[in-house]
Amino acid sequence: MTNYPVTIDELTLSHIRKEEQFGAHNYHPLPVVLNKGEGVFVWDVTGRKFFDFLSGYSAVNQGHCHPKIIDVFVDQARTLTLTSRAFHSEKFAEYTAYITSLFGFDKVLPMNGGVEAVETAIKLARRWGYKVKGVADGRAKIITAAENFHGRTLNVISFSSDPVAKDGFGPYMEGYLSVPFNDLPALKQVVQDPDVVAFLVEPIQGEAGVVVPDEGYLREAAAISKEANVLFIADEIQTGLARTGRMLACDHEDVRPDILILGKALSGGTMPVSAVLADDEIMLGIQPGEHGSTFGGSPLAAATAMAALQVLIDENLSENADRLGKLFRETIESWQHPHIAQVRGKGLLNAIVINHDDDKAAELLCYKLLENGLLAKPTHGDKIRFAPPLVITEEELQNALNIIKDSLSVLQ
Ligand code: IF1
Repeated sequence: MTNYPVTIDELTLSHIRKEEQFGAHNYHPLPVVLNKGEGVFVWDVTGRKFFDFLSGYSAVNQGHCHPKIIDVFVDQARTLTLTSRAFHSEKFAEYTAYITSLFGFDKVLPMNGGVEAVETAIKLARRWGYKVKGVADGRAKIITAAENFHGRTLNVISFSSDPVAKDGFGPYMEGYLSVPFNDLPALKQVVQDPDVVAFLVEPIQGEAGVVVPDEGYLREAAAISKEANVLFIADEIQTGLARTGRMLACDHEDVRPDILILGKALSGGTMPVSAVLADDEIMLGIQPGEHGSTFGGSPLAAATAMAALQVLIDENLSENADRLGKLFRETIESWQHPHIAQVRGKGLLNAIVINHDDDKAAELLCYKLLENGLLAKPTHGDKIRFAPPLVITEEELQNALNIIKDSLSVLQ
């Protein structure tokens, strides 16, 4: 195995050094400095063009700087960006009707980052547990799946099983039970606890390395939850909004969650916009003054989210993701490459599992991909996530697959 060297030009290095000195070191980025994005492509400060196969962690499903989204964003930004929810706004009223009709829920509670929406969903579930299920105050428990990723707040990392995300940030929040992902008997057993109010789960575990559960798992898990009078909460922040080949990953199994959490591509990658959708029995558990946020549901967020959602529909991005995702996986499987143990995913949320005795192999492959014009990042050591914007064409995908195939030569 040659230790693949990455030559970095001085201009790139100058930006990296500046960020290194003045920016927090909470990420370890690839050595590339971007300054332009359009569709499936991004450009760096030296003018090099790359396929973006991370899509801002699935926040840029509609492609970088989608003109229809940007036009609405800029127009609204020039008109009225923020009223706060202390007052009504025309755009927010319009947005509430639009998004609840699109996803089929009574109400929406708007937030900003994804983890804020996860926290909101947890508060709604606990409140429902106390007011409707009759759990004693302060005793609500929520089941989560091992290897989950739902965000970085202290409450949410309290139920993380990833020591890198969790260790050294205690003390942690109580009230969480863990079951193995994709394990129905374990879930069936734990939901029997009368204090359990909800099961919070990603339909596909993204950060864990695009772990797809068995066919029927989501449907059965939702049925088990219903049977036990436990809310089924789907965190579709990464899997939702056409990424897996349907508008929601839950749609593959016709599952209607009790609480739906959206984020990331809800704004087309322009600004943090997240949302929690639920019916009145759950949503009205929170009354005026009991929850909120400064920017949640702003006219800018509302207008942008409606444009971002409409692009998904108008451009049939679910269908495109479904069709090209299958082509992606079938092509890689056809290579029968000795260093690819598995390719897995749904729609255009995919990952390859690298099979190599060097634990740096995935990282080295990503450096080679960078050199060859494609940006992707390893997740959890031996997996590389491939998640391009859903607007990718078949020709662009074929070109990207050629880059991936050529780059595999770096793995002797
Ligand atoms: C990071 C990946 C991680 C998410 C799901 C909630 C959130 C996320 C299913 C929180 C956020 C981002 C966060 C970012 C890397 C990326 C990520 F899986 F997408 F790759 F970490 F797991 N639920 N995922 O995926 O949303 O508050 O970030 O808006 O923190 O490193 P957020």
